[in-house]
Amino acid sequence: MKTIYTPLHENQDAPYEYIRGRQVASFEMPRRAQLVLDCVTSSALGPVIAPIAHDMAPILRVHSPDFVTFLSTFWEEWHVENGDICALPNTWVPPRARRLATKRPGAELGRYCIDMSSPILSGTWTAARAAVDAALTGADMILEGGERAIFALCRPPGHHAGRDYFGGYCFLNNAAIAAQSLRDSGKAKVAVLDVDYHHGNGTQDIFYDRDDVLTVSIHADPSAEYPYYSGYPDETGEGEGAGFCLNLPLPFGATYAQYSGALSTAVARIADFGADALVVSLGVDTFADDPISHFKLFADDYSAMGAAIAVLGLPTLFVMEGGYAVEDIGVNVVNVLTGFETAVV
Ligand code: FKS
Ligand code: ZN
Repeated sequence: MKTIYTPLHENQDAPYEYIRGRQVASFEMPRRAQLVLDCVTSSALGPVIAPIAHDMAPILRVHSPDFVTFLSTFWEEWHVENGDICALPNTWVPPRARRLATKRPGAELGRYCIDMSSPILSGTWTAARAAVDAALTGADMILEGGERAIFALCRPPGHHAGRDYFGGYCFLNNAAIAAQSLRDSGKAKVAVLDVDYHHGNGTQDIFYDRDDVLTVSIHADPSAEYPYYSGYPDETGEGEGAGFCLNLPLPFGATYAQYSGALSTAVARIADFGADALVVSLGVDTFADDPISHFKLFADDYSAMGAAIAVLGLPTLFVMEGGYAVEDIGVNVVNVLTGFETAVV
């Protein structure tokens, strides 16, 4: 399996985030992707390839023009007033007051940003674009037909970013942009399977009213965990998308014994949907030693996860999302990918 990687992700290097009112060192850091790359390189997975630069068109198929303009230009205006201090919101749009009538940076941040984990820095746009390029290059290789599976080693992650908002360390939704690109290039039905510990709220939201992209997410119960406001089982899609969204929340402490039951349900739904291609939002923050999560998966469980996904027999694009037990995430990611590759389908 080929891996798509570029060091441009290092341009997103957040100095801190806020958790429970305290400023703490950011859990999402460049070293995460560097260590995953090291494990890929020292494994027998396959070659590492640089992404090909894509234009803005595939991004604008998923994100709104005003949001993309904001993300791509915001640092310049912020920097004039605030220098090199990273940009975080301190004001949010109140319910029912949906108006953004001023370009004051504080107002724009509060409109587009959903939390205090995702500072915009001088290099944020460069890094976010590079992550999209990695995902799109992977999608292109799937479309060319020669590859059964590709690993897009994206960073920053993407699955919390919606059509017109960012947060949860995510700026552009790499997996959603890749899924849309697969649709636009001829795959009639695309499934997104999100195995990150956190609900993929952005991906769900982007495809919520559509029946051509099925979203399935296995994650920590949102009544107890970020992102709190979505990811419940009664969210099943709307309009033409009714029945094309599946949420499988699990309680804190879930082991692979519980996880594998949800994964079987997810895989069965994707098979029933009749997907022509699969995008996997691959977070390994389900790991027992993850510092911000509460599931209990171990290294071997990730091999089983990869094998369970391989049963679908679909062209598959793995897109890197979360995982914060920095020394372990490389092994866990490579276990998913080799578990997938070595599975007998
Ligand atoms: C609540 C703190 C929440 C933000 C957690 C973001 C998780 C990000 C992720 C991604 F894949 F996007 F990176 N802090 N106690 O792992 O889902
Ligand atoms: Zn996560």
